[in-house]
Amino acid sequence: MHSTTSEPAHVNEPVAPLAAGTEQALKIAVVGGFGVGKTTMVRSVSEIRPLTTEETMSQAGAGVDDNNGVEGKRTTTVAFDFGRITLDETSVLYLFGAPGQERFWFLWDRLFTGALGAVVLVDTRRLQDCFYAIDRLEAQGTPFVVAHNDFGETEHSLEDVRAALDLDPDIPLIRCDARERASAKKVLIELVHHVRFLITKGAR
Ligand SMILES: Nc1nc2c(ncn2[C@@H]2O[C@H](COP(=O)(O)OP(=O)(O)OP(=O)(O)O)[C@@H](O)[C@H]2O)c(=O)[nH]1
Ligand SMILES: [Mg+2]
Repeated sequence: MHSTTSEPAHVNEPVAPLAAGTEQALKIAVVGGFGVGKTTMVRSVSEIRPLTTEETMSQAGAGVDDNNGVEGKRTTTVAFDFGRITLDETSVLYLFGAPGQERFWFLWDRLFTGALGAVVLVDTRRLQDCFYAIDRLEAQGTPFVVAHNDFGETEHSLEDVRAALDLDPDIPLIRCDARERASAKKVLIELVHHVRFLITKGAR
């Protein structure tokens, strides 16, 4: 297991080990198509140096792994990214970034089991790559929000993205930059608000 990019500054700050009084662990999954920024998001918000399972992409993956649109990508997640955020003295949030390549999608259903909710990351250059994630989350009844990870590629409004995804009006859709801690945090907060909304509505 190894990381290939430099650590966000906050990851090198000393971090207390998991508090002894921790009683509640919540799980959030980060899913979406290949190269959409899932590992980047988990790295941005985690308070610990995230466990990642990046492997260098090799010639063997040519023709199997569709890197159309992300030609500069050199590594890919082969199991999960794992990060942690302490919420308070008793609660901790675990973040699981899924592997994005189609050959690993069978792992996702397991990942959603017991999750508080999920973040679906989308890249508007490859919008279709998130359809499977949305289908599975809907099928499993797992609450989710959709975040457009902005690579600076588009002038599409969020309304356009919502229409293209045929997203239910109740499902939050926001824009983010997965590289920015504050932006990634906002996505997680949006998800928590959404879960709370569903609970109040009696849908959970
Ligand atoms: N410009 C820009 N680049 C980004 C952003 N998010 C991620 N990247 C870059 O996009 C590339 C892919 O990001 P990853 O985080 O590895 O994507 P992933 O979804 O984990 O990829 P897989 O696990 O292989 O599916 C990396 O080189 C990131 O630095 C973003 O918001 N803006
Ligand atoms: Mg990844």
